[in-house]
Amino acid sequence: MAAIEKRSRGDWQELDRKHYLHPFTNHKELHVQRARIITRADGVYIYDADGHKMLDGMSGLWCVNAGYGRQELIDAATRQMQELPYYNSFFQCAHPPAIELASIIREVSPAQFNRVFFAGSGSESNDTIVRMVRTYWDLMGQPERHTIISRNNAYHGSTVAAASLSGMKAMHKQSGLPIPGIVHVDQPYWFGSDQSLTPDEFGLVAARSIETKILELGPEKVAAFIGEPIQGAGGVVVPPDSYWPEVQRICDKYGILLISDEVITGFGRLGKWFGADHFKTRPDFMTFAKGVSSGYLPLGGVMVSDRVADVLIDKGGEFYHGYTYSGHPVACAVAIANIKLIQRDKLVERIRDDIGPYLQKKWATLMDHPLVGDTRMVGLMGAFEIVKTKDPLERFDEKQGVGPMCRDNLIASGLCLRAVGDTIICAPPFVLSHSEADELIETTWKALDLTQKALAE
Ligand code: PXG
Repeated sequence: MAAIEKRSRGDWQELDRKHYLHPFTNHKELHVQRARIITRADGVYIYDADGHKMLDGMSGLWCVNAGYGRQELIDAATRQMQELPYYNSFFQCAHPPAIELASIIREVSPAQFNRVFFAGSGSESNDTIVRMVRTYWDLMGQPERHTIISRNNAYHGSTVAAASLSGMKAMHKQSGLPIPGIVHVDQPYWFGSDQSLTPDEFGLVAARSIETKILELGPEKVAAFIGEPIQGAGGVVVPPDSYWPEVQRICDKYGILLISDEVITGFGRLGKWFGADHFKTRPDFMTFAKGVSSGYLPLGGVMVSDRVADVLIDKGGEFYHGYTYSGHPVACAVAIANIKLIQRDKLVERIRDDIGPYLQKKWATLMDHPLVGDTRMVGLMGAFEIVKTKDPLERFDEKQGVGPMCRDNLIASGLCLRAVGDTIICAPPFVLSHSEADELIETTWKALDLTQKALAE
């Protein structure tokens, strides 16, 4: 028996409009346009209530890395629900799925990580880090070291602390954020700059804005720096090669903790297990979520390095923090099956050596389209920039909505990508085949042509 009764698209849209408040949504607009109702999925394809088939170039929301319909993940959930659907890890309890998952995650993480704290999402995980970072410095006898530096246009989540870490002005404006002790510096977005510097020069300048901020605040007040290896929601901002080594140097120089937010980049997306492996940073914390369970169940967490964990454990007493669903057994069982699947099918290596280079090469050819002013892709995480003219470089007025127009053309043509202003971003499932990659590129061309035609009219 189906768990949810069948209704027509119109009925779903009507019920949706009446009762469902969506995340990050302008409801007034939605009530006119109506929601796109997605009803099923298989492999790399999603289907809406009208049966319209779309290649999911965003892996859901950067998470369904193993693709849809993976029986081993479904079986793992079913078996765990039968055996132990829930128990907590509070009050000196634990259960096999959480313990096993913590030890498996350690195996695929950089060497400094031996401990994991589980949460239900990336946002919760970053809230956990804020508390751990400050507790760490308290225990180190430096309670004034509480300020965390983040970046403009970063996205670290939507809870109060995670939204404060995020560098999105519109979010901050709505609820009196950021909370005290969180400050922001420049992002390493070379294409968005005036391009008077080379990318490497620009990368150094962006990194040194962290040092300037440290000196302005006083190094003895700065607890940590947080960054996504590649900014995702901000528009797949790939930093110049010079950026991360300089950030690492600055963190080392002032003894500041480095937090690598791997919610999107973790578990293989860049062709390495973590973005820290790709950029050769040595973080003290890594945030993860999304890809750990391929999004089949909500799960997030924090990798805590020995530097921090040893202090928290040896000196900290009880850490007054945790979630009912920290280490949820069913989510953990699915994550174990997901990581085993990624290992068995060598999906990380596949991104590094096969489908990654294959799609990157084709993605770069989008530069030949008159509307495309830049392309970039690392592993299976990419973007292109829509421009009005290439030489001299001129962008559209964002109010014209050319990015969203292109996104709508993409969806109508059968490809789900996302628009961040006039930047179109792409993060397909790791199991994308060569022919599906060809389809992704052909559909993108088609949608760009439709957009160009509409602009000409
Ligand atoms: N850190 C990073 C780097 C993220 O990308 C979070 C933390 C928060 O995770 P949760 O699980 O609390 O959502 C994210 C989430 C988008 C989009 O539009 C991106 C995210 C979430 C929703 C939308 O690209 N990333």
